[in-house]
Amino acid sequence: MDLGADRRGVDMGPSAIRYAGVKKRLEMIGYEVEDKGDLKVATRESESIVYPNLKYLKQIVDVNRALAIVVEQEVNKGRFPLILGGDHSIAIGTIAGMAKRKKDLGVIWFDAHGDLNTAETTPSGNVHGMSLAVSLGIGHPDLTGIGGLDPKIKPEHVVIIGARELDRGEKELIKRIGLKVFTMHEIDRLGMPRVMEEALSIVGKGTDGMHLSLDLDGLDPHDAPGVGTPVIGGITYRESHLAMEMIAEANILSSAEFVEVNPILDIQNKTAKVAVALMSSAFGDKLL
Ligand code: EXY
Ligand code: MN
Ligand code: MN
Ligand code: MN
Repeated sequence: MDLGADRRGVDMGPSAIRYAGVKKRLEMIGYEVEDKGDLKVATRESESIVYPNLKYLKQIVDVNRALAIVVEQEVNKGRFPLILGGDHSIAIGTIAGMAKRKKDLGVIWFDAHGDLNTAETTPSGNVHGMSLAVSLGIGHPDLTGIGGLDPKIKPEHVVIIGARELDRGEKELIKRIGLKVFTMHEIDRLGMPRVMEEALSIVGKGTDGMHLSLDLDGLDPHDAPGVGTPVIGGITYRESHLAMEMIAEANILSSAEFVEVNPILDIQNKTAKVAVALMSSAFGDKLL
């Protein structure tokens, strides 16, 4: 899916992550992995923009409706949905699917951005900058209504980690709903161990599972260059591994997605390889 980013290349993210050996890596740590293949999605060139502040709305609604159904089916089979992006608008479908079974889903949103814009506040019209707001029930009804009318997640169960580029409208929303955000300032001051302890205590309290929505642009572009909206001064490779290892230790993870890998912008598939390495840590792989 590249429509949410309005940028070619991120639709090839899943292929790049497969090429980086995700299946073999997870099988090596003992998981049985079934690749369900790619959802059918139109690419940018074949589509036109109807609403400039909600680009490719119809196509994004269609693919997220389909994704929500697949995620719900897999959870109903007792399987763990691991979604490969594609731009971050796909979180709308993943979380809508999970919310069918998880009424108090915790969410760690690992991202340089807030993804908390609406059609009224967006600076770009790109839906990948709105997906967390939509999951909280805030945004265009065609998007917030995917998988049912209620908000899919609640602010008290959500933390953002790594934010360093928030728009004015997003900052106002964060204050209004009291969302917990560990910006890079908190990570610098407190250190990742303390940030993760606090984050995990929030997303693990009063919840029935935890979703990890990991946007590779949460990492510093030096460690993850192949992303569509890089922001310097990000989370290091080692800090991200520690975050994943602490998530694995907490043993509350019920679904995950790794998004915004754009192989066209990458250097020798480095960002896809980083995504695979982080997945293995999140799924319990240990250094020793
Ligand atoms: N906040 C900016 C916007 O809404 O356009 C940039 C969003 C980037 C979104 C990427 C997926 O994290
Ligand atoms: Mn994002
Ligand atoms: Mn609750
Ligand atoms: Mn981002």
